Amino acid sequence: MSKPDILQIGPYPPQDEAALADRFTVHRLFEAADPAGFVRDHADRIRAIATRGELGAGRALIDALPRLEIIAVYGVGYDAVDLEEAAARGIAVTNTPDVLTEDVADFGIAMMLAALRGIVAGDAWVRAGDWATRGPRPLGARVRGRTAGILGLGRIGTAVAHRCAAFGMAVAYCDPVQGEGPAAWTGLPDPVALATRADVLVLTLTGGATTRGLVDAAVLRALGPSGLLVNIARASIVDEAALLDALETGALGAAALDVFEGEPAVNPRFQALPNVLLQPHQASGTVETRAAMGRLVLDNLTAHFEGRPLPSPVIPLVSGKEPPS
Ligand code: 8YV
Repeated sequence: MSKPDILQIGPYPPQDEAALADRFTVHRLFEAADPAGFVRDHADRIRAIATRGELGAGRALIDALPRLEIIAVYGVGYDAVDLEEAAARGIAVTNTPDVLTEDVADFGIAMMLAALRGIVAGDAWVRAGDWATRGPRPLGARVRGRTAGILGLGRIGTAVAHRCAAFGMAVAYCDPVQGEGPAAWTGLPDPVALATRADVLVLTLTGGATTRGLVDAAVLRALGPSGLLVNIARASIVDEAALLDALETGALGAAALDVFEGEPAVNPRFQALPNVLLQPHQASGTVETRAAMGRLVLDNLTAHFEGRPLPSPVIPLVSGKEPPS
């Protein structure tokens, strides 16, 4: 029997590429010199798209593929897929929730600790020989006793909140959709109220139209000159121009960012700032989690083509809760 044809939008780790190639005829869009021509040439054969959390399938691509049946996202975030168009065409969409929750939460905490305690700057200090010539580094900020504000209390937000509590932090949260946390955590009605209460604001919301620009100049002002913003979700949640202004003027103390508008390109204003920690969208990037994500993509595609129920279909939220990175 011939293997179903799938269009792969971005690269996967080698073992996942090999597993896909074993069961499907894979057309690798990211290697095409002329992507539009490549899609045109294969359009009448493609029955599935395999993509990534941050790289999507927009309306134009979906419309260009008349035989498309399923879009399998390698990531929990599905904001880059045009869900309305997929639904209108009866195209299934799957993602990879749960398997990445703990590693993404760990990474958010690692970024918070690194930013508050100056770990990356400390490493640079030792490497440059400054320790011997200039003495100790400026002191960091204590984690215990600070308040973590979790914006988005879905799976990842809840995992981050538990970790913050274990570090002796007070936990406050705001969830634009639903979601009540444990009684020990303080629920607040909106992002400004949350940022006013928080010392560290952690973004764990899904991206997309409903959360676009939610963290604006007013939220950043409320977080304030000693506040830290940690973004392990999507860049679109933050007004990036307002963030850069706030960091440059000191209206916001610091930011630890795993996601950027237009990534992998990064606005060079970030690179000039001393009060930011910059990461290349790697919160889910462990060998174990990426392998589990790859397996789930494969399981969803295989189930679809064998006519079995999908292991993890996307059930869209009214507005976002569980994120990405
Ligand atoms: C990426 C993510 O999918 O889960 C998400 O939504 O953004 C990430 O896990 C991952 O970087 C692979 O591209």
